[in-house]
Amino acid sequence: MTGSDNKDGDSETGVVTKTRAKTQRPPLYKVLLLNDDYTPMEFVVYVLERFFGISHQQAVDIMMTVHNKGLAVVGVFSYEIAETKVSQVMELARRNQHPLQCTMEKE
Ligand code: TYC
Repeated sequence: MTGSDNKDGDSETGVVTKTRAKTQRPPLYKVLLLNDDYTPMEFVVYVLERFFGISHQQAVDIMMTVHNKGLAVVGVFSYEIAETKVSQVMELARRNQHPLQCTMEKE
């Protein structure tokens, strides 16, 4: 009998493991738009078109979802992009004296 014989059955079994470097993805953030009773619908549609680069129809759809459900995710971005979008929306709403609220949340 040689060393490669396996009569006792314990030399050729085992779990094969592979190690793989984990790729680190940056965390993503949802930008949320919240409903209120005062901000005009056209203003919300304008904000969505201007800052989120979406079509008029998509902007109307998202605005109506917020109006009917209370909030909606407008998009998902890296931290810095999400923060910029929130600031842009909040600043334009403030300048126009609308109570529109926009926030971000880690995905
Ligand atoms: N509810 C508002 C109205 O009836 C419209 C609105 C939609 C306001 C979306 C905010 O994020 C919002 N004028």
